[in-house]
Amino acid sequence: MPLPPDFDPDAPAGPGDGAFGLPTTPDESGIVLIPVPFEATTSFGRGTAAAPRRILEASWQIDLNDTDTGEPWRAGVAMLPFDPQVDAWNREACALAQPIVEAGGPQTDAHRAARDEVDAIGDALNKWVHGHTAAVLRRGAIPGIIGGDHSVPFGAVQAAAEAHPGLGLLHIDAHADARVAYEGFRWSHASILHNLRTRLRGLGHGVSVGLRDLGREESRLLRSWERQTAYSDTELRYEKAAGEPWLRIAARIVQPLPEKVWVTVDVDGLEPQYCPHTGTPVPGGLDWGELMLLLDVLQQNHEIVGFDVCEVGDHAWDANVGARLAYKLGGYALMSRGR
Ligand SMILES: [Mn+2]
Repeated sequence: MPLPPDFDPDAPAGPGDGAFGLPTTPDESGIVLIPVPFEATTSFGRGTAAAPRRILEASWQIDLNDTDTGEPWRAGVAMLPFDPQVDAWNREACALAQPIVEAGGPQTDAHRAARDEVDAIGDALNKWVHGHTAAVLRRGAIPGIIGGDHSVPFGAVQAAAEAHPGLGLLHIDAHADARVAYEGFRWSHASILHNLRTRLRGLGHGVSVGLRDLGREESRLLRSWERQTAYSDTELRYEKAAGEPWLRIAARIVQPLPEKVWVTVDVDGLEPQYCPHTGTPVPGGLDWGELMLLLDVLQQNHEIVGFDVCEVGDHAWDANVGARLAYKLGGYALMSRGR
């Protein structure tokens, strides 16, 4: 038991405390949040690189006893220290990528050289994320990546798929993220699903939920991947309007997933009221309660081996939602193991 016997979950927390005000170290915690403040390829609204620090601050305000998942704090929840190397990679890659993003893609030899450097930094970042995630998994703990843009969980899903071949993927997003090297960048935030689907042998069935902003080629790719199911926002809306209960829809969504599942959440999959400062907000989307029920239905018959929360905006409200989401995802993951 990592917590001191006199630990009071109702006591106030503040600066200097660990994530959620808990005193446990990453080495002794059942849930380990890995902060990845990186957003080299964000193309519209910027600021998600600030989210991990914002979420850490917001976590101090959150009650540890959770109405949905019980008492995740008892397992210990901690965030890894911020690594200055990741901040340096982010600064360097953002400076290199910015002119290319503004030009809508690499137009000159200088752009192409800078693009190659951004790709190389992405390779290094993926290795960093992979290494930390693999270490958490080896300890038998649950890793939670805190982005950063939606490119950052690649190395984490890779590590989880190595540990659990055939790993399933529950993907919450407004976008399919099925683009091939969006604006020329191999590790673009708009390419995470494409990269996971085409570069990871160990990945099993995936289900995308909440899609409502996708290109024609992305739609074609989604249909072409045998081990990928996608639910558009439109079809979910019609099913609900026709009187289909969300619990039954949720059961159908998770049904094709294998036993072990990684949950990747781009917060723009939710209605924009929850994280209005996310990089590419889209009207429509999942309600908070619908997502919680979906995760609860998932944990009843599947094991959540890890998760990520990406694209949270640089704002106290968005961070409040992001911190709660990370805590509940950790809680559902713990519940999924206690079955
Ligand atoms: Mn995304």
